[in-house]
Amino acid sequence: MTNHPPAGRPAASAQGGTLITVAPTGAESPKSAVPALPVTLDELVTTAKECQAAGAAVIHVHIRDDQAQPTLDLARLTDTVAALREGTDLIVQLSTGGAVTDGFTSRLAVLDAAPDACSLTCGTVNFGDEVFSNPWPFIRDLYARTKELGVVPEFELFDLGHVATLHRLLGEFGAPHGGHVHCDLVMGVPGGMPGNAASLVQAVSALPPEATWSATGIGRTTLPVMLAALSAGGHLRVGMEDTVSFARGRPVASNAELVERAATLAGLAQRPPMRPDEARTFLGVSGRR
Ligand code: KMH
Ligand code: ZN
Repeated sequence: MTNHPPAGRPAASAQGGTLITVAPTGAESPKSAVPALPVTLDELVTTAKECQAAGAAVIHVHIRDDQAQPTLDLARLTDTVAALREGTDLIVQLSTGGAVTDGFTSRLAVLDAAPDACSLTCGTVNFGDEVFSNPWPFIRDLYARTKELGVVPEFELFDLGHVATLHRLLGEFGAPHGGHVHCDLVMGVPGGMPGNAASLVQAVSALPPEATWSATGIGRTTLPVMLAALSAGGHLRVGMEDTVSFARGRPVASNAELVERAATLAGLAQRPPMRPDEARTFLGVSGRR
């Protein structure tokens, strides 16, 4: 593995650092409405480098086509994985959620791009006026494929029912590739669990005891969820997939400023950001293939 700047970032503290994931693009925001959104491969790699320097260890990736529309094109995904590996040390986590319009076959095929990790949502959820569909047979097949291909899943939980499905998945099929269960609470989606401290505590208390977790709050729930996650010993996901406002009336200028804010808060909590190599050990992500 190459060591990209900042090679000098100190190791996270002994009591456990904070894993910071950046989700820079998503599938929902149009480039026309959010000009700072990274949509080309060059923009994505530049963003990824900036975010690594600011404290991120994982990048959650959705890609766009030449018209800046979301796509799951396999050749593009494969090129994206290669470019992010070439340009950064970040753990590359491809989205298998895609856009609400993507079918199950193409969402399963994402794993053929050979990422380090992938998202794996543990249930269907209303998603604004749309439905993000994740029926049990798809969850099961996707989980089986992660094991076959040696991809480390991150379990995305939008609602308490998804936690129940996570228990079922682990009970029927055992631990994931890498042996470690890491979840991401996605909070504040219109149709999912609310983005507040009470919901976070409830969801965390229902997780398998061996699990670690991150949390992200969509839109205006970003800050309450981040602060609640840090106080409860969790990890953080931030990025323009989840919020395009830095503060009321102030659009996000770059993903890096969201990572910087998260890293500052993590430092204040005495749990500074994990480096990518520490995050690989923590998540059970083995050497690059
Ligand atoms: N774009 C959402 C419909 C994931 O990346 O795995 C689904 C999503 C979850 O973003
Ligand atoms: Zn996503």
